[in-house]
Amino acid sequence: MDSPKKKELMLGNKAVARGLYEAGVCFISSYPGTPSTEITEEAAKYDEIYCEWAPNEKVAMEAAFGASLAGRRAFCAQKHVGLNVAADPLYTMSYTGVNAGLVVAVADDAGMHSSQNEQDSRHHAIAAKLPMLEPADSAEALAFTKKAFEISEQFDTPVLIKMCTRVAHSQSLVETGERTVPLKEYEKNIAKYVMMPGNAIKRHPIVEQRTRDLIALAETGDLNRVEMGDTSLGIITHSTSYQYVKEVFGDKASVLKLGMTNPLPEKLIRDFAAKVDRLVVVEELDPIIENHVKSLGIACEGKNLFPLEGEFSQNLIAAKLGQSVPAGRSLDEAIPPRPPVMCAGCPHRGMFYTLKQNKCTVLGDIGCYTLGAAAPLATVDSTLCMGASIGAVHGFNKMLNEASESKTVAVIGDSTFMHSGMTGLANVAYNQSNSTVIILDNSITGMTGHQQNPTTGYNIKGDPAGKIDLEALCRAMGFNRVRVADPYNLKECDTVLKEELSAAEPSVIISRRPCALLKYVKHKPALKVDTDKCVGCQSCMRIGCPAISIKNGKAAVDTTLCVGCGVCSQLCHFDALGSGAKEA
Ligand SMILES: Cc1ncc(C[n+]2csc(CCOP(=O)(O)OP(=O)(O)O)c2C)c(N)n1
Repeated sequence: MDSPKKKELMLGNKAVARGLYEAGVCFISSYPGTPSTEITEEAAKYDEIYCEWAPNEKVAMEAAFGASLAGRRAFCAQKHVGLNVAADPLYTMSYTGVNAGLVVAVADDAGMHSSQNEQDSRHHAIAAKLPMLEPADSAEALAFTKKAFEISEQFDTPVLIKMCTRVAHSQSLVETGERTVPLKEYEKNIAKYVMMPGNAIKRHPIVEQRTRDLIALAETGDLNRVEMGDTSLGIITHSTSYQYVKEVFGDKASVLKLGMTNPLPEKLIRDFAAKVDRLVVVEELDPIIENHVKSLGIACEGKNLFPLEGEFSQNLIAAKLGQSVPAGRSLDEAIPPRPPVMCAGCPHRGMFYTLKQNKCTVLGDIGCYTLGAAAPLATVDSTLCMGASIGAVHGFNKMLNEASESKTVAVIGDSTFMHSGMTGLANVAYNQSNSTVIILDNSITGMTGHQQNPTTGYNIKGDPAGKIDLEALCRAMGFNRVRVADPYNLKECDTVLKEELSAAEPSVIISRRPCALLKYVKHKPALKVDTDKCVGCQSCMRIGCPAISIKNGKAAVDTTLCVGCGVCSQLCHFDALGSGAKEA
């Protein structure tokens, strides 16, 4: 694509993509999730690499496995919770090993900038007995990605690369290189790839020996390195914490930087510990390195000083290790809080308003529509993980609503429905709870920045692709009642919802209107307030649109935000909001 040797400032995620290109990767299948999404988006810009969005992380992982089996270097990426979804194939891929190199990136979100929990993916590496590399900047993101493919083929194993928000989304200098494409032949090998008990039993000792071999690599390879400075303090650290430690201490402390965090070395740690007076482990989230050090019988500090929650910073490390903290305001003070809200013109808003008016209990899911939980709509009662809304509504309605008219519904986005909603819907159809499932079809994966999905009709490059027909799919699953409603039309939403809630069988409502931020969506002119008609009753404020406020006792529309969807005007009893209304 571009000339090979070049120095460039690169986002960590873009550097991983560059590493994939240079490593000769031929196949990438991923599911979006912050902060991992840009890896695949950037890789898709290389014509030499086949890239796709899979419906979910498990499918992506399995597709990458298939490509590796076929003899082509393969990759998939996901956020930390995505690795839970893909854990099933991953844990057994540890046993089969690979044919061509297979690398899996996982991006953790300490601080929960955009996640429902804060889990530490190193646990997966330990449990699946897989090597994990953790770059600390963009240069390492590129280098470790290439190295991961070498390790994968040398040790016959999938290799995990763990990113975190700060490494994924920070820029630093990288030097690019050339692309070489090592290809392998597919060879049938039932004993290696068919994991039924008789074969799997024989693979397990191979996995254990591989871990011992990888520990030898951890002791001597260049992934882990010692930077000796003042020996009164020795710090073992990794990933972004390494950058903070270096910024605070420079060479006023000695550092053991771990680039491979599973498996961990033993001798390297013993030797380092013996050279320093005080040993401290600095790691975000769980005390994994610390517990390993302690299991070697070496005294160290760690979580007695540092929190188990949230992201670290230079200031935190300085404060906890007795260094002076630079004066100035902290980030929280410097940046005014801006709670997330649905955008002006968001098509989800009309359906949530309808659900609120109908006093529904709403079991929610993950996407932009999770913001239906925010005031003033406050119309989401639970959110767990992708797909959980439909699973949960079934259980809820079986227990509480079976005898009466069910007012408990599930809401789920189009991408999330494809990801893991379909199996929940199969359960509703099969075990027949009288549930209404509302698919909020905004024709895109909105939350993570507009990725295509199997319902949109386009692929990752924006070219036409297969398109799943949601209505036909639901009918094929056995639903007789499948309705479509326009969420910009409150009356229509109300009628359809009331009819489906009172029906004596399970039903699906597809609330369909493309995301207002999609480039192809044509907006109407911003609404205007007729201040003679407006009585300041604030009915229009009940939908929580950021484009409406009250000024001098009357409604005011921010014309830079309003897309003219007209939902607010349907709430106005005085005909004061409209495109033709007199401007204030
Ligand atoms: C297992 C898992 N994978 C990925 C994510 C990241 N993520 C959150 S919501 C979402 C999809 C949202 O799209 P959609 O369901 O279409 O709703 P929209 O945001 O468009 O309203 C994704 C990919 C996640 N939270 N969990």
